[in-house]
Amino acid sequence: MTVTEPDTQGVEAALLVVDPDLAILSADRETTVVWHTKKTHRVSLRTATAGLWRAFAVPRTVRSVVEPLVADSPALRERLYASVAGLREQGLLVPYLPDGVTLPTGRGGMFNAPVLPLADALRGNASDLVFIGMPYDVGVTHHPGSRFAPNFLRRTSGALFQYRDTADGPPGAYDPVGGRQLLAGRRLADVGDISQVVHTRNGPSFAMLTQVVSATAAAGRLPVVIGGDHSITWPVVQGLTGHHKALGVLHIDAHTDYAEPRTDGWERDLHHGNVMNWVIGHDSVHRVVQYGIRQLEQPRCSPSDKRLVWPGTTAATATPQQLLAQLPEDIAYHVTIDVDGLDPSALGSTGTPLPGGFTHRELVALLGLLCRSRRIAGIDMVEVLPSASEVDGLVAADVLLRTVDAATGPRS
Ligand SMILES: [Mn+2]
Repeated sequence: MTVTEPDTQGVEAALLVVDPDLAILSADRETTVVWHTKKTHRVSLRTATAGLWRAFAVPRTVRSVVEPLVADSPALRERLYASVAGLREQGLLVPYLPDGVTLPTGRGGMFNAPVLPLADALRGNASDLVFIGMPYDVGVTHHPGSRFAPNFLRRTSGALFQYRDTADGPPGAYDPVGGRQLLAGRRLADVGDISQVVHTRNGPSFAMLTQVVSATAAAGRLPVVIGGDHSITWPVVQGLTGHHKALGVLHIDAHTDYAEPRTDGWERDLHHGNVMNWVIGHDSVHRVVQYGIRQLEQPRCSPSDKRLVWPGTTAATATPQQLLAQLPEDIAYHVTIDVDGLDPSALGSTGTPLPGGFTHRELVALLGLLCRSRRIAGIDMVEVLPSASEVDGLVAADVLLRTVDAATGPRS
């Protein structure tokens, strides 16, 4: 028997994207109905095929989508390439032209970084770190509004630091307090927001975020996600664990976010008050260290041997040796910053503020130490609730700037 190799040479490298005129009309376990808004016709897909289709929500090469899924099975590889070809024939996937103008480009990203399509941001030496907006706040138990934080922080952060890339590389900015250049040589890109017309609770935008974080990590860039409420840390961690088989999580927060889930399915149950329970339950997460915890607990959180807690501001008075002794050096860490870890006098624009938190200086020092001393796989900042005052935006952006600088600078 002769086996004909499928002609995948050109196909594998093709850069495809979901036709921007398509919308998901309905989806259940078996069937996803897609609606072409311009041509007003409907296509029914098996939901598994729709998952493959949605992997192209951002421009991706066929190879980068298919190869991680095939697990050395030539039959599965052939079937997936055939599925992608079918999606192209049906017009559900269209070629993406890097020089086209289908996506917003230009400046105006975080710290005035260029806004690029993901495929461009991950190409060549376009970036060392990639900002990803996640304007999602369907997982809150109290005040919504953090969906507006990505654009709020893009706007306010430009007042703090204006990213530039010169012929000699990005100069960063001189910090007269620390006496050195921040972010010197580091290339910044912003890929805009993970978007759906309407974000549904724990819906398809989580899979998109996981894919974008995963693609960014696979390309060796640091993903920096701007939430959004704290439930978005779950898809971020899922995106990182594909590339880091052992992950630690460094968690800044006033709250443990450790409420007991009511069911065993995150799709139904995940919210910003139980997100760390889901994260700790992930097999690849070996350690979660929580800093700033001060919410009264009723009842007391059940212990986990993966979990360590520095209550209130105790981490600010601990020695570096005490803090680092808990963090094995052979694993990578995700840093998740809930801005309510800060005291409300430093930052009040958040959904569930609590007195007794870190000052700005304490938090910057803590994150600086942790991020300089360990390998950082990803960063997210969550629960910023934009207010009329831009001061809190500047405080949050400043914490992020210094954290990102420490995470991408020389290790000590
Ligand atoms: Mn939180």
